[in-house]
Amino acid sequence: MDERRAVKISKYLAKHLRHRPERIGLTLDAEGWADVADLLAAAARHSFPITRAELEFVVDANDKRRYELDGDRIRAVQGHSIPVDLKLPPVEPPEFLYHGTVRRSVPSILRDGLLPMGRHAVHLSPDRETARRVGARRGEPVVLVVAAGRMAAAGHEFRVSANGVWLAESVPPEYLSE
Ligand code: HQG
Repeated sequence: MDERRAVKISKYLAKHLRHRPERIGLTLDAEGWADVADLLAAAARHSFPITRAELEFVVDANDKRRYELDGDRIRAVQGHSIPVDLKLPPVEPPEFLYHGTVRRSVPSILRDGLLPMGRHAVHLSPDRETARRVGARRGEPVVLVVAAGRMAAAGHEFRVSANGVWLAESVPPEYLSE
């Protein structure tokens, strides 16, 4: 499959498995799973036919492994704005995690902390380079350091998605530095 088609399908999946399933009449269960046959039928009904083989290719080849196929069901592994409970267990974080953002957001982040904004959780990266790439989606990136070990010691919980994104409910400013 050519790269453009794969990206188009991945974006279509992100839209409907993370944000707006109702747009195509799709229902997700409480843990974010959709029935694959329902998804393919819904996409076809809404003028975006995808084959099962294409779906499998996109799930496997996806640069960030954003989707998880489990037999007849599929879900996004992180990034939702609709309420889902991914049922991820809390895990001990490394001493430091990183958050990529842009300069204009830094003053309010350092004042209010990192907030989930439109999503369910704050997304953190295990290394600076990944965080830099996340920030670069919006402009010249700035990487903030999160004292995750100290946060965990103070009772904050961390989870890690199937594709290695670290998730926290928020990050208070005292755990952030540039
Ligand atoms: C910022 C992509 C002002 C935060 C990426 C970010 C990631 C604040 C934006 C995933 C703030 C939220 C998530 C505060 C946070 N004041 N700005 N107090 N607290 N922000 O897109 O982390 O391709 O919801 O810095 O790779 O950028 O979708 O989060 O700039 O893993 O799989 O508010 O999305 O993955 O933006 O990205 P987002 P994010 P996918």
